[in-house]
Amino acid sequence: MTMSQNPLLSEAQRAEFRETGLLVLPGFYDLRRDIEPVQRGIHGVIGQVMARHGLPDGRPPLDADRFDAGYQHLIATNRAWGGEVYDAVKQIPAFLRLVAHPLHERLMCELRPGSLPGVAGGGYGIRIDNPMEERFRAQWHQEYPAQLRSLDGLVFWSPLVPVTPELGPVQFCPGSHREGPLPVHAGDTRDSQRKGAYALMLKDEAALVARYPRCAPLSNPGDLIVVDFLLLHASGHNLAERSRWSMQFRYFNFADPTGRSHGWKGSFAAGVDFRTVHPELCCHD
Ligand SMILES: O=C(O)CCC(=O)C(=O)O
Ligand SMILES: [Fe+2]
Repeated sequence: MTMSQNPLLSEAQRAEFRETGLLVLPGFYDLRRDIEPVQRGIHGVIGQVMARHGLPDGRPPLDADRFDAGYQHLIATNRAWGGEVYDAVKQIPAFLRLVAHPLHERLMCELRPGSLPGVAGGGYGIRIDNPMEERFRAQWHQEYPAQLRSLDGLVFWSPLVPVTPELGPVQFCPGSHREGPLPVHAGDTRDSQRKGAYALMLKDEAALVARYPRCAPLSNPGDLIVVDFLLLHASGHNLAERSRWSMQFRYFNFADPTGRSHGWKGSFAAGVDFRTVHPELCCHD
């Protein structure tokens, strides 16, 4: 990055992020160049999964607003086929090009002056939050235990569909990043289907969340929501008729002392149980 580039953010935006741990940047990406190729790729992958299972492709021609046509029918026929789509779409070249978008590095350098940005391996993907589905809904959490790599990381969250209140926008507790890393329970006994990072439960979750205001910003394709690795956030409830498609890119800081001391280890997605890295953050009661 050269110093002659205009900053992406104003001082007011940097201050807002320091205060709240959250920043909404409408129209951050170029829709035509960055977002539509991902939507087109997803449309193609859905078609291939349909073909793989002998479903006739009766979909209308691709329309950016309905790139996921056929997906609800696919998962209603067999939910596991939705899992195939979920795993496959991470391998769309246009998506992988976005993971390392030069603007992500610039944002990281502006929000974390002096940082040395890294892309969190296993920390990027496309969420598909299906209507009325509970199993993969993220409960209140901080990103750090789920990702590790470094304490001062950023989640870049960007929707592929217009996020209405019915689609269950992600909820945040602005200011809660100031708590620092919070202790968690090893497993969620409320729901044994939850695995890995989904099973982590914050200690005293309800009391903690009640101390903060809550917001759930609406967003559109092309918008970016930047989230501090320590900010409390949770999935909303999708009460709509279509899935909530959204992209996540996660960046960490090689120069962060905590990350450096454990060697920028990844968490569950890297086959590591974070409790072995941070036993002091685990409670056993
Ligand atoms: O999109 C969601 O529902 C949850 C997002 C989330 O937890 C994240 O991006 O880190
Ligand atoms: Fe998260």
